[in-house]
Amino acid sequence: MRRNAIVALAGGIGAARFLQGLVHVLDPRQVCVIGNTGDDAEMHGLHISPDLDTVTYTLAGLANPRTGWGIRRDSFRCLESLKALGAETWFQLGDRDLATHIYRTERLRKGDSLSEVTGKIASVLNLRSAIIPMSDDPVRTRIRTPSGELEFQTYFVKRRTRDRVTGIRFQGAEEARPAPRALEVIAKAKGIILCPSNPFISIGPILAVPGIREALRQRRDSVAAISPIVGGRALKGPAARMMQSQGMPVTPLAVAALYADIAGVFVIDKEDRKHAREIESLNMRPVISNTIMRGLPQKKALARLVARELGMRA
Ligand code: FO1
Repeated sequence: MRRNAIVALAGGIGAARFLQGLVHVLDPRQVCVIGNTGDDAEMHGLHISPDLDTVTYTLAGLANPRTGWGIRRDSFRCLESLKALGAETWFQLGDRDLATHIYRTERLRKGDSLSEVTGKIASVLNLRSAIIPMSDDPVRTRIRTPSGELEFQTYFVKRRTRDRVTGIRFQGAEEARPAPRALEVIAKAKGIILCPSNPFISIGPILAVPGIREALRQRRDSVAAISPIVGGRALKGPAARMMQSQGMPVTPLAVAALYADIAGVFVIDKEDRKHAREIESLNMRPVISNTIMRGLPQKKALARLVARELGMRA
């Protein structure tokens, strides 16, 4: 890892948007991403790592700008043929994207680790930032709902997050080990960022891998979290509804409380400045910014601010 590196804990689309800004304001080689693999899934016999791929494709400039996931201008001919054969095709896998999953699956079957495969995919796509999975061991997010426990992508894509969430568990997390370099990069980083991702299903699984939360706690003063909640709404996805169903107020303060033991800095949107005092009472330093990233200028501005808060020259 480079000296003066920034480590970012990341989910999928929301994190990728922020990271796009970060690699513009820092040398991309200074950026190391630890990605969520809790929403990995098996589809058509292939190992899919949606969040790792979303971050990789975005930083490679390949992501589909309309959806945020998948590859831009991809075709879906393989999926059409699968549909004709009667296979389930609710999870959209493009032809070029499928090459990633075929390659990953084959190497994992041969005994290579997810870290190795992720690194290879990133290097073939000329990424200069490092991307490492939270763990090479399988961890699977399971969503408890009134109609039973659902595999993550069934809840998220097939059922469009419409079920009420009564619980979340990370199957396999207790036995999982952090990926080989994860604890080292956290210990050596100049600063660590918790991206504006869903705290329950994107950052939650990463923190559930034994050792990672403790490693962050040791670096608390150098950890900045960015609120994914702005003005009572989630920047993306079902975070707000998940908070409501757990009886939590939908405020950045409630998210800050989830991170109070591991982050010394908490970035909130201008719209939420009224919560700054309460965030201070959690012994966190509130930083007020525009956190809604519509285009590259806003992504860069937010990234620059957070990097500077962590003592980086950005
Ligand atoms: N998200 C969807 O909403 N619908 C899809 O069909 C879909 C397919 C897909 C394929 C590959 C991939 O890497 C991601 C994909 N995603 C899709 C995104 C993904 O399900 C979620 O955004 C993440 O798991 C949550 O971060």
